[in-house]
Amino acid sequence: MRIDIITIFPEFFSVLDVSLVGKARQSGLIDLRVHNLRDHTHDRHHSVDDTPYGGGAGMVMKPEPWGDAIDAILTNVQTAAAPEVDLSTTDAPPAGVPAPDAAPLLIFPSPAGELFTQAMARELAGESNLIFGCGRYEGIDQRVFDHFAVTGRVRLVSLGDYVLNGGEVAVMAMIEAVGRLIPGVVGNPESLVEESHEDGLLEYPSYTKPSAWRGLGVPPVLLSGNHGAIAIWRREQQLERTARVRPDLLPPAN
Ligand code: 6GU
Repeated sequence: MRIDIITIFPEFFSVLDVSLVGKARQSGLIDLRVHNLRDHTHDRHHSVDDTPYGGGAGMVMKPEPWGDAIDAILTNVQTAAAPEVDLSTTDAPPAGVPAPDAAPLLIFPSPAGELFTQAMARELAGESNLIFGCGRYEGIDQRVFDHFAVTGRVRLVSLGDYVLNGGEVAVMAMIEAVGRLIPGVVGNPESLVEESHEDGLLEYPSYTKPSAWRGLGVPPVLLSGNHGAIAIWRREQQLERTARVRPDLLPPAN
């Protein structure tokens, strides 16, 4: 998967050199490129923001640097991927699977966007090109979204109902959530299925050795070797925990 990030703080993303995403980049599973929005300014002060039309507090990111930065990436992606068109295989791709030469998906982190979920992470993991645009200040001129939505695909995505100073941290969270779902990034794919949110419930509590620690034991069923009983207990724990902490995740009881 190719991932491009546009930001005024490229140094934020040095953390993506480490851990699983770092390994996936080294092995070539993820081709991640960070671009400085200020490289696409043309004034002496490299300004990326201006006062809002209609007044109000704060600054709005100007459309021109965004337009130029995104154009440059789109051109580069097209050249890099130079699709060899094979007219003998004109079948439509299966539903939900983007064609291998589908246009890049533009994602703008925004508290005004649709909620980022595990389901969306799975969807994004099936894309071949993601472009993340990190806004700062009060946001980006609306015309940037409107312009690229005409010829391409644009999504505004929020991590949750709180406000961050900019999209950078949100993009790192999304890349980590998406990256680990790309085949080959996580060593043992089985570890992906028994996690919170994969089946719509929170995960069950986990224990390891020692069996007694600071006066606390381990639920006896986990030491029983009875795999059927363990599976039932874990399911009960998932349901109990979800009902207690996140009742909104449970289907409505009729
Ligand atoms: Cl994606 N961006 C910003 N700036 N704030 C947020 C967010 C995103 N998600 C929650 N708060």
